[in-house]
Amino acid sequence: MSIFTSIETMENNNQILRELAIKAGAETWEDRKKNQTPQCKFGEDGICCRICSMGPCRITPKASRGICGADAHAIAGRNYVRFIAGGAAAHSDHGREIAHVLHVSSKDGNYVVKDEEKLLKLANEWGVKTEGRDIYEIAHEVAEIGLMEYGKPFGELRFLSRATEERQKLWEKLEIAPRAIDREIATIMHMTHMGCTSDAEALVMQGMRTGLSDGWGGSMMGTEFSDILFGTPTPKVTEADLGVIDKNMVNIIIHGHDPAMSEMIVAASNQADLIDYAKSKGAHGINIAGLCCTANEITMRHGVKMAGNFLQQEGAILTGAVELIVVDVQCIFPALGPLTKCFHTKFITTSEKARIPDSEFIRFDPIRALDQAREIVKMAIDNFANRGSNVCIPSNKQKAVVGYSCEAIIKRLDTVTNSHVDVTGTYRPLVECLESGVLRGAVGIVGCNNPKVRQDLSHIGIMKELLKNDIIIVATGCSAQAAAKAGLLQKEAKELCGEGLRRVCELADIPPVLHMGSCVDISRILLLVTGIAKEWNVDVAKLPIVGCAPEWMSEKAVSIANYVIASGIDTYLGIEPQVKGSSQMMELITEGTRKMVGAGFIINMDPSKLAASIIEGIEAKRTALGI
Ligand code: SF4
Ligand code: MSK
Repeated sequence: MSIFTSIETMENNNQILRELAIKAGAETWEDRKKNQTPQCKFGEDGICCRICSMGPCRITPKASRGICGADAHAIAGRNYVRFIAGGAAAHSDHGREIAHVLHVSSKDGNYVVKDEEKLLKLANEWGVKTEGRDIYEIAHEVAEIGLMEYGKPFGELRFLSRATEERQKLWEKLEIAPRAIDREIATIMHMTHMGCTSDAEALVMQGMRTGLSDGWGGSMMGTEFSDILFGTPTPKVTEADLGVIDKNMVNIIIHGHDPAMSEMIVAASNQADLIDYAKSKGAHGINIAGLCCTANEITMRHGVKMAGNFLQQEGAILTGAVELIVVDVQCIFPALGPLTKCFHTKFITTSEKARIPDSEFIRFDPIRALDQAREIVKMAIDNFANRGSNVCIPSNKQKAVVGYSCEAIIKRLDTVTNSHVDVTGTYRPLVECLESGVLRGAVGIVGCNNPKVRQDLSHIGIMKELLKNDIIIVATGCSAQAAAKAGLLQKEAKELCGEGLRRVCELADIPPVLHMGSCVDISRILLLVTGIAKEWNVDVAKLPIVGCAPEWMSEKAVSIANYVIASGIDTYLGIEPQVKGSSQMMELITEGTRKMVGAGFIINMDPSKLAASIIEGIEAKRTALGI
């Protein structure tokens, strides 16, 4: 029997869950997708405008302009950058929330500083005095400076200085070096207000600037501050897919993105009195499993199991074995409200930014978070007795190694270097593998699921093709979970690789797909690529390294894609951005940005064609480098 999970097995499991849904009288995203088909063509092409109440206006063969005179390019451009504003706001606000938690951290509090070294490094980078000071005094000052990055009236973002000199100069020259994060988001909202910008190119430029404020601002702070508070990830073995839900345990699902509350849920679930309480109710113990990026955050620091990615959130509830689902922010289906009502599952929301009907709201309070978490875990335990007889858990689960932060990658590389010069603590071994052609290239595969394509098929199909061609993969978000479920995050996946990549995996003792965390952790990928560019002394845009979002769906993904291309990394998309109704916008996002920042989008809904074009793109970069 294969150690990998086939797409057929995944689809069989989905089918089992669909049947359970029908039995339970519940609807799922498949039903709602059918009801939404065909989807609005004007919306898909990005040429419906409802920015003012003279509208809505749509561009048709007989109406080439809206009432105010905005053409297809202006309308599609404005809609597109509003996506970026939404995405950058969500990611960056996540970073802000973590900064607030860092700001109340204390020696005896719920939140302590776990990675002092990282804090001190950041403090030095930001010019915060460290000598002779209490670690929490430093933490609070760093948090405050971070919070100022959102609204400071003058200057540009501090983390830009981490980028290569070439990128920094280019951003300055193009006037897209981001200023305060909130300012860039507000600028998009102002530019796209009725009667402001209707020039598509100017909109795309501001889109990149705002994206950069996310990647090199809010997201990077989210990652840094989370590492300081919860620990910088190190490799851990875990399991993934719905089979991690355990019928003998009290099952609690954590879902969303912000790790602050779920860190406490995990802590509470490990407390002896609560475990004993669960046993007193007839369970074998407490089982925490994650969905979406909360899963990624918690698994890479605690090895907590991953129940699944975005389109599996309803599946988890349909097993009938989930006592409680607790969510924070982003990517949470409102459908969970009515769905949990079909089962005994309790549904807890914790953020004022994600209030959902049919849920119970417990407002996250960083000062009382552990008590709140204990209360939530106890609710789950008390609910165990209410579980129905309709329990059906698909058996598939896969072993996965997770937790490859940049620090962990460098540490692995240190073990394999046989260079004659001392290269410890650098990306030199990786550069040598890329330069010599042992590895042909590297791809960051990220992003969501989208019902427009078969769930996980694009992620997994593209990954397998790249591995065969000696291309190493780093993955985050729901893409990383798709890889985990398929078995691609286990070291045995080297069997699927070409000769060169297989050798690298054996020497470094790593899987060929490295789990780098959640969506905000794409900032880790930015730093990884920057580190390689600096070590190699080659501009990022020339490296045989690209990004890919095969099944993206969210506004955050568009913000990410924009900071990735503005950072010089070509990005391959498996879902079309909604700008097709404007030839100018299509040209701008594929070729226009390439002329400005050296990278753009390559779009193809067919995963095998997308994989082929990634390989072609990487080989073209190698040829241009003369390697
Ligand atoms: Fe129509 Fe112009 Fe108003 Fe948009 S801004 S709804 S195109 S009138
Ligand atoms: S959770 S943004 S569906 S990757 Fe980050 Fe997954 Fe996309 Fe949400």
